[in-house]
Amino acid sequence: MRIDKQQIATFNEGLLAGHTKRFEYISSEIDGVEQIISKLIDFQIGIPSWALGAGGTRFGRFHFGGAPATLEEKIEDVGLLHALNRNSGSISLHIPWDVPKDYAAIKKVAADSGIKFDAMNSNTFQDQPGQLLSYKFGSLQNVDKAVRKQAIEHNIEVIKHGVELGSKALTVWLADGSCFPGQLSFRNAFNNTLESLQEIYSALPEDWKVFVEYKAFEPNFYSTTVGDWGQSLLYTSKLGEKAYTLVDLGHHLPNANIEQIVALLLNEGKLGGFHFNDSKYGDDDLTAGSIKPYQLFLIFNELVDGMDARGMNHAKDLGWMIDASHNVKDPLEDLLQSVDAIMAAYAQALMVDKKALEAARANSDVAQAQEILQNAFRTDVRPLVAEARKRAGGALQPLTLYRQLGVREQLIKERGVDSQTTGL
Ligand code: LRH
Ligand code: MN
Ligand code: MN
Repeated sequence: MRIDKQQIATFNEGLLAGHTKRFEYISSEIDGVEQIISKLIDFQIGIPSWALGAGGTRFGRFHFGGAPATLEEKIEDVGLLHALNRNSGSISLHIPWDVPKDYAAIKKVAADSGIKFDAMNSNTFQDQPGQLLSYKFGSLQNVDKAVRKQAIEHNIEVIKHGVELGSKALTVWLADGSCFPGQLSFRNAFNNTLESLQEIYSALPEDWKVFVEYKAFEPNFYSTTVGDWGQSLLYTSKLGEKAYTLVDLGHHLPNANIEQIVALLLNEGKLGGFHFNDSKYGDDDLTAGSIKPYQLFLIFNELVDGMDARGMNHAKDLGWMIDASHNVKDPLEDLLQSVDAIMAAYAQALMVDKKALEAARANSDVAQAQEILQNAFRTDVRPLVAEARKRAGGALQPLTLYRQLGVREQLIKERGVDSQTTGL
């Protein structure tokens, strides 16, 4: 299935009158519209390969049909998203779920849809068929050196696949930790993990980064060896300048101030990238912006502010990826919604009146500082985001067009109702 430019143009034509009215209105209300639009056009969000099939909870999985059965089909799905919104220009692969068999062929499928390869993800949180040693009691932290070695070699293997595809980063997320007090020595687990990460780090190509992702709990429920941003920062600081902390929004304890974490990591030059999602309780897979859109905006406000302060390029200098997948929505619709929410939060952050905010802070004018942020957050920026999409060749309303074109029905016809995907 392909979505061609003509289908998008015809669709946009029908919505143009209403859109133009709304866009003109917002253009008259805010400053620097053109600059904001060009930043929105540049901004690309990586789609996780494991979110393209219906997501699983640990209790069950409900299929939608037409799931991508091969890596080529996964890339094609991301190509469909990108054709619709022009902000989903990369895919983040997961090994061993997405082992590329023919690099040239995979690269061609990606290039045909304008898709690049974002960070590669390793997996030492599951045992794979035929695997010699088990990760039941951890991988990089394991008390058994042979298990650690196996996990290190897996990560090096993942880097090799990534090099062939043109990726520039490795994300390491570890399930390592313990379920009960006494099960492990915190210090030994930390030191083993650091030593293992150092070996992986030494296999990184010159122009690569390694992202160390933290998670408060699950699947281990007493301790996690990379459990929070402080621990991740310890590892990445000790590893060196190619190592960065990755923030997955759903990996914090409830009510954590993620925007403050982001600000400080950026300030230290140690923020590497993002896994966007949302969370109400202890989950980490809900659609970005579906529960706490104000938090997402506040995070982007810190990102824009901190990146500008360091002279960073918003689009290029951090890894922007989604890590969300749910099991009651069509996964492609879910991803369109996530991208849209991220773009809206970014647009709102770009329109914050920085000078006024600085002045309010300088005067300790608390109410005014809050007003400034809330004014941006309460502005309906959808016409701005839609205009950016239209100018980049995307649809004014991606989700509506997705449905009108019957994309899911078409994928079911092509791949079958029972097609199985690899992943979580
Ligand atoms: C588990 C997880 C983690 C990883 C992904 C592959 O929590 O969601 O966030 O990035 O699996
Ligand atoms: Mn993640
Ligand atoms: Mn997660």
